Amino acid sequence: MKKWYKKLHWQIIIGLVLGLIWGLFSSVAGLNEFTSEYIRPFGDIFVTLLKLIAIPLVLASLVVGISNLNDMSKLSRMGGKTIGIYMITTTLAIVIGLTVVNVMQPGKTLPLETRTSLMESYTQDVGDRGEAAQEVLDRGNLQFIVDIVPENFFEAASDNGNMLQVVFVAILLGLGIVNIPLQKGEPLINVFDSLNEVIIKIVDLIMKTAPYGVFALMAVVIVDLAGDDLGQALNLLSALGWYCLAVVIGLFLHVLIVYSSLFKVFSKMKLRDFFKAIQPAVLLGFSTSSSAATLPVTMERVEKNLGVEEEVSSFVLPVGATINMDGTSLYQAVAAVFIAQALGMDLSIAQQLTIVITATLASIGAAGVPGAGIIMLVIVLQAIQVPVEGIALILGVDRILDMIRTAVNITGDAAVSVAVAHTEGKLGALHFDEEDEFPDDE
Ligand code: DAS
Repeated sequence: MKKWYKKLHWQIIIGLVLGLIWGLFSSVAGLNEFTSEYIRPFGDIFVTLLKLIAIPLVLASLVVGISNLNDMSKLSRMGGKTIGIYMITTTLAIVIGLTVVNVMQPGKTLPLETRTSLMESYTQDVGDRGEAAQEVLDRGNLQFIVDIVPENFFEAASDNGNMLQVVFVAILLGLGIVNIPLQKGEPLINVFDSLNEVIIKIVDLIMKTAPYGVFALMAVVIVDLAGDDLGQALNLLSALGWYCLAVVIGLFLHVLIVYSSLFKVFSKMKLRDFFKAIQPAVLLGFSTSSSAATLPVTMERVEKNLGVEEEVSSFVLPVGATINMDGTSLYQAVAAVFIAQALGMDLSIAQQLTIVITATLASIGAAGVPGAGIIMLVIVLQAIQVPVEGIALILGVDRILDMIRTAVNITGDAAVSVAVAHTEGKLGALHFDEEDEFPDDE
């Protein structure tokens, strides 16, 4: 019988827990310098490795996927279905977020005088986060569509944050291949085919370092949080605690209600089996706070364990990693209302409906990288005339929430890939690797 601790997902969980323990110990024992100097690099290396492999994987798998599509109608049908389901789940996420934050009213747990002084104080600049926020305001609302078209192929490969450029280039290449005689295109398809196999093997190798990378990432998150002006965080702690609870409850309800309903309509897959199949990807999304970096593992798990054929996963997942962020859109709805409440502002129904539209746009425009969601939150706050400086209020706890919402983003992408594959007749049987079995399953 294989020892449970030899299984990858348990090793990742152990890495997470040990990282948490080290982070807390390091903050108490004054070892933050040491942790930042000698442990943070290993987390950075791990995330960089995943980002390194994400672009060639998306390119290879998407080109192979599209060149296997014998007719263009299938691509447009699958594209329409994918975008349609993505928009529905994103809208549902925002509605759930708005319901929870209006029922719990976390911002109103702050004393009135605190809320008034916060409103007054949020006229100062919030530092470089303010500049980044201003940058977002200066862009047009449809800038994210313009950004899809790269100026050259190599630009697409260089900007990990804009996976849509890679998807765009891969679709162009795939379309080029399907529109020339087969014997002319075959050599290129074979190149991308073997590149695909090689890259998936590289992902396996990178994943063997996951427990160590995750340990470093978790330790640094705790050190950074405690390293903030803890005194400032303490006097907002209870309101922030309620705010975090509202986000987590919203995300939990979204996963439970929306994704299990999605499986009731498509595929009849059990939620427990679904999560068992994609758990390393969810854990990785939690640890790295990056859908883009986690994409290689999400694709491998969806294909190998959920039975989604590559033709579907190679399109649905890269697109989802960038434009489908249910976790982010729900979080933005909760954060926008929390900030308004904390500044003593009551939002009208019209303003809350504006949140539905702008949080959808903001989550589409958010790149699959750490912290993207809070920058794009600016669009939502500006649309409902809430001071953008209020972002400073929630900065201290954003990284923890980013981890959780990214895990939900990845879960949503995988769930939709199952639904689309089912409707395309491209959903095979579930398959669990030996290391995926829970100890009690043996
Ligand atoms: N970290 C982003 C992601 O990778 C989500 C966010 O910032 O909201 O999905």
